[in-house]
Amino acid sequence: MGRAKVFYMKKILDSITSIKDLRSLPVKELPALATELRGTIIDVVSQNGGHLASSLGVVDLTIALHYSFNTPFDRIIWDVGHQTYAHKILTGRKDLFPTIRRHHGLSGFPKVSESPFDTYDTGHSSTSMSLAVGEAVARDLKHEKHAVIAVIGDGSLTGGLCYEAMNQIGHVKKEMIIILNDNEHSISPNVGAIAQYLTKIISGSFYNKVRRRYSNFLKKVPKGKQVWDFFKKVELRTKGLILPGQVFEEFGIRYFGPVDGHNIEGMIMLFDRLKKINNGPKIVHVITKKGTGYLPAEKHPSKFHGIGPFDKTTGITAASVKIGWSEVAGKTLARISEKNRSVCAITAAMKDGTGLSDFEKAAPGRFFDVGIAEEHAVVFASALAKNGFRPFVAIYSTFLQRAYDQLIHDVGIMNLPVTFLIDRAGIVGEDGETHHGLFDIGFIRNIPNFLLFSPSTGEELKDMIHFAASYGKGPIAIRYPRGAVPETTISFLRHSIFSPGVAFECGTGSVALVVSGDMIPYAESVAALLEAQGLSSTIIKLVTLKPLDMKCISSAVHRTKCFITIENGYISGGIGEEIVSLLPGELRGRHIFSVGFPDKFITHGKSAEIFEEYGLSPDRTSERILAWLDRSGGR
Ligand SMILES: Cc1ncc(C[n+]2csc(CCOP(=O)(O)OP(=O)(O)O)c2C)c(N)n1
Repeated sequence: MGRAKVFYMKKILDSITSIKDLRSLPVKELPALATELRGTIIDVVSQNGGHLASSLGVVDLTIALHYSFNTPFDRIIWDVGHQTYAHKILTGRKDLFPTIRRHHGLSGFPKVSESPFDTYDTGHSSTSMSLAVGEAVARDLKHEKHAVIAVIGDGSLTGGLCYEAMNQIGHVKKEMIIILNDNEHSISPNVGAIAQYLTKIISGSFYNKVRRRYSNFLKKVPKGKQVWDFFKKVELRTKGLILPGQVFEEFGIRYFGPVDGHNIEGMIMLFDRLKKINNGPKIVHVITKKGTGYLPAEKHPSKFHGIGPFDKTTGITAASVKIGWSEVAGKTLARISEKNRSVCAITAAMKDGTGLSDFEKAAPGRFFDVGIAEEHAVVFASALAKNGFRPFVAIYSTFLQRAYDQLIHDVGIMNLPVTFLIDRAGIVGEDGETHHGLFDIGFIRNIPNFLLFSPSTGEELKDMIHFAASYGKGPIAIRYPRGAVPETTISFLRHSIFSPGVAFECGTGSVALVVSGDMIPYAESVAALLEAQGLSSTIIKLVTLKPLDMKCISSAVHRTKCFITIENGYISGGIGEEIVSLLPGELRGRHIFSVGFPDKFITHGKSAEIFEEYGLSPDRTSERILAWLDRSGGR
């Protein structure tokens, strides 16, 4: 586990080894501490990659929260948790911080197992208010006294779960504070009516106009500055009364703000005051700037939301010459949209990540960013499909988990022609447990009416998207991994028209290696290792995971000595399991085994390190096959 070098002199940060050290600092030193924290975060993220812009934006807020509240007795619940780098450094993990996102290093998200300051394991958005109201109810039932604070971004506030939580928060009226961290961005600029409403509060209000005029006037009169400073202090205490955030007030949550999220002293004053007022749930609307303190991130907050290693001085990332899966999907769909006017594209706040920016340019009227609202994205698509359109919903595998019921109830049952572009399927690497796309095969293969495809080359992905755009008979899911389209030397017969349900075969050996998607190169390596031991293989490439080409599979089971499925997914619920269940009784259990992930949540690190950790390497797989053949007398 390597350590990133830290270049700044960090006088104040060096003196902090526990949260008590932070609280013993004079308030006037806190802005300098914030600068040092930002320096550390920039140093480490420039080497490890990570969620930079969001973390830089909340450094001041993080200091103010830990300074004012008695954490971990008081409980902070971070929504998503991608913004917790300063929180980690201040809560006893400073020395480990350079290991963040590295294999066996600190997680990039809150982890209960890492620290008592991390109240919950998180990674998916919009859960903090539900957790906070649960915490507050539990606290009161147990007659405990701690404060409960949820910190949620304006992007995460577009997730429907928040409104389910607010419905209950306004009902049970428990003591809790919601910090709304408004930087006007989700990953891209935030969209939708909620975002507009928040912007109106900040910029369009009567209050702000009066405030501006008052400030200008005071700048011109003697002693005006002192009066203005005094006004600002009073303002922090009273603005909630003058400018209620009506939507929240209507939900029974008292609104305070907007507050400058980079004024540490102001926030501490406000939090100190709020924690003494026991009058039910409150929301503090804090305004921050994403990327604060690092110019490239301030200028390009979306690019620096989640970023790989970069040059700290220039902000430039290593240029990738390889083409990514998302890019192939987005560009193909954009091309199709120019001729096929029924094609629509839907993203849940991941326009850039899913490659849909090209589609937005090509067909802006048929592009929809619905916010972080995966359930809604799927139901919305079903209505478009019912009305004759061909919606493509591009969602990362892990986030599609949110919309499981909608896949069944709103798409599957009515057999509607919605296509799901399931991005980041399989192991995703450094984002870890909450982000691996390991469940989609298991949950989609069981939904009647769905077809499930798994391309192994960019060309295949294109073929599948073309097929889906003209299919129109029911739902299709296409799963593809994170990263670059792999280079494969193997040549499978390519059908001129993509034909679902047909597997591709290469070789006629006595060992069948059954793979799909990005596992083809893995199978090639296993085949080469077996070849070196005098064993020839057949590689069966499953481009369609549902329906499976059982003719091809059964024939391979018959004629081979060993039949192995290798998956970038869980064994349980995976394709190997499906194959066994579909084989006729006499063939089941015969020389068949599956290679994939065990029944465990899989940690973070580079994908290769994770595969290695779980024994998923071509070396280990070929050893297993040889050992199996030796045991069964098959060699
Ligand atoms: C359910 C779900 N969908 C998508 C994401 C991907 N995602 C991570 S952070 C983020 C934006 C969050 O915006 P906001 O809450 O405003 O936080 P900011 O990064 O702006 O501080 C998104 C879409 C996610 N974590 N969870």
